[in-house]
Amino acid sequence: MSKKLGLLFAAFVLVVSSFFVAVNPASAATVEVKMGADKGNPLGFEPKEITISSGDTVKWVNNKMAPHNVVVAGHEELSHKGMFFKSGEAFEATFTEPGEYDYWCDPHRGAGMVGKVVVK
Ligand SMILES: [Cu+2]
Repeated sequence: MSKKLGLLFAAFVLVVSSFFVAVNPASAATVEVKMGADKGNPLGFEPKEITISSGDTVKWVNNKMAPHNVVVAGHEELSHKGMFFKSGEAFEATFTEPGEYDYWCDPHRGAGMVGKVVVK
């Protein structure tokens, strides 16, 4: 193979491999959950229960009735124990293991601020 052809081939391989790299992460979704619901109980998560695929990310966005936090039962690494005070503050966690994850907001747990993430 000539040097020129070799370079062309290397460029082709790069283009093809970057295509495959770009396709995979695009299939993972980010699902938003409001902390402080607009509908129903304002001291709640909206939606209260979501179903996602493993590898997807949940993004909790501070909406109203702050402060809030997110404590996922038995999963320190998926929790954000610090309080969110400002509207628009957000926290993301990526769920890689299928299962059911119950979570709550510490100051409002008694008021029913609980939620669930189902990972398929
Ligand atoms: Cu709360």
